Amino acid sequence: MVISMKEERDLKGKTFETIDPRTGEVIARVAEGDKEDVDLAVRAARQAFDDGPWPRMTGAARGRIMMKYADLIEEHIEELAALDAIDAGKLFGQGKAVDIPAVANLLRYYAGAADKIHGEVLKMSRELQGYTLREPIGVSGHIIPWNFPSSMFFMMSAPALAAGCTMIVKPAEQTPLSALFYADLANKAGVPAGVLNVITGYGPTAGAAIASHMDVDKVCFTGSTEVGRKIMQAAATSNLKQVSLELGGKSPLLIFDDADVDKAADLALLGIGEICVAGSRVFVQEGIYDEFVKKLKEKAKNWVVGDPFDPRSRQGPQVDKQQFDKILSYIEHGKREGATLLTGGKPIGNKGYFIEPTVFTDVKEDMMIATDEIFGPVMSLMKFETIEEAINKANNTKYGLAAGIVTKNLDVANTVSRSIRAGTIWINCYFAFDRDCSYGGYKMSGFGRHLGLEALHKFLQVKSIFFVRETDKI
Ligand code: TXE
Repeated sequence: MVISMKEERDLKGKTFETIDPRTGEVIARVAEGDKEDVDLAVRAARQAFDDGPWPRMTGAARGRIMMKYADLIEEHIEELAALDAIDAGKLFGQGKAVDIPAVANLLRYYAGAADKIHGEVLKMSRELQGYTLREPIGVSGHIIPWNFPSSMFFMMSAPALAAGCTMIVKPAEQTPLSALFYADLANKAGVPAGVLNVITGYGPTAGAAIASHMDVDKVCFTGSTEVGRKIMQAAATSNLKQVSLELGGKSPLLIFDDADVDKAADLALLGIGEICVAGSRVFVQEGIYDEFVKKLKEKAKNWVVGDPFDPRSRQGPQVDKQQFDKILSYIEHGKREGATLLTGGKPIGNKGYFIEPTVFTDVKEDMMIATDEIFGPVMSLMKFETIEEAINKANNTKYGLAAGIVTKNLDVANTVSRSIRAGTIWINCYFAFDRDCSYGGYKMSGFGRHLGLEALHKFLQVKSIFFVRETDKI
């Protein structure tokens, strides 16, 4: 069952506004699902899992439906990229050329894996023999953030579909529109009733109801560390459902003396924004520090912030007023703490939630701008002398989502990448992803992995089957 906007309104009639961050104006009113709606959706998902065809059909048959789903998404790339542009401020060109095609290909990747889910035959003794099965975990709940509405929807749902799970998906209240479109396309692709249920609504009501539901077998969450903690608590005090969390970050980018300064400045700018893996702490070795600062300032001045539909824009608006205010208050805090504003620091225009790319120098490691996840276009620039110092500074954070290293020295790249406690390390690149390569957090950035076969295994559990041979003649 897919809960459509209309059906939800028929149930209760409550709605909430979704806002265009380019203007602050209302785009549409969307059904506000709450605990009762979650109960209904979970009931539908439970029935689809316990009695429906999805977990029982062959992996190949599930894969075929997922392939069709991917084709339908590709037929609607422009509409989907436009929905994420007006609802989340995502760059339309990027959505059309990269994000939405990647979502279709992610579905295809997991569609291809759906018929390759195997257990093992175990060699025990002549009398006792056994094998394992990998079975779908059951009903999974997916609580999605607003920063990548489409990518996150499928990073969490595509492996669950391939595994044979049924699911409840709650998009962020800031960005519900593309999720509703995806629900409709799932129906059209032939995903059976009850398998993919989308509930639009708020975190403390609909989201919390999913996390504490007694009939949800797993909850997958991407969002703030603070809410991640609540999800674990809710899982612990309800049915001990499995949990996977992808939380905040304060990722370091380390730029060594031998780096190409021009390229390094491009990478540094690429890595900031409403991105969980944002390289918001940039450490530059002292030999090239001054040159790097000059180059970065120049590039930041040419970095176009503007309407996501304008092909010249490199950065759109922040998602909503709350995030906009949060970022500006961090910038004020940075100034009060004594960091120097190299560039940016102000909102742009008097409409919508646009902020200049902002770079601070003279940052001390214990300043709030260097410790907290700001989740906006704000970078803290710091200096280091030795490799050891770079590693220590990089690891001086409660988070561990990602890190970047810019150097031509293979030895430095190897040593540093093995010494940093983070789930993803980029060498001479940043913000690079591949559907075959998993990513996720160390430390307080969470646990469990998105992408790759790791993510598929998150939605499977192993059953061991033993049998005793009745006769021992042969
Ligand atoms: O996140 P929330 P917010 C970080 C980033 C950002 C900060 C706050 O630093 O500035 O979090 O953003 C649902 N039970 N990240 O407030 O609240 C909510 O409806 C169950 C990093 O938007 O964590 C939404 O669907 N669910 C991050 C999702 O959780 C609840 C991406 C995320 O919202 C809930 C987003 C509750 N009690 C923010 N409360 C990343 N890792 O990429 C909220 N939700």
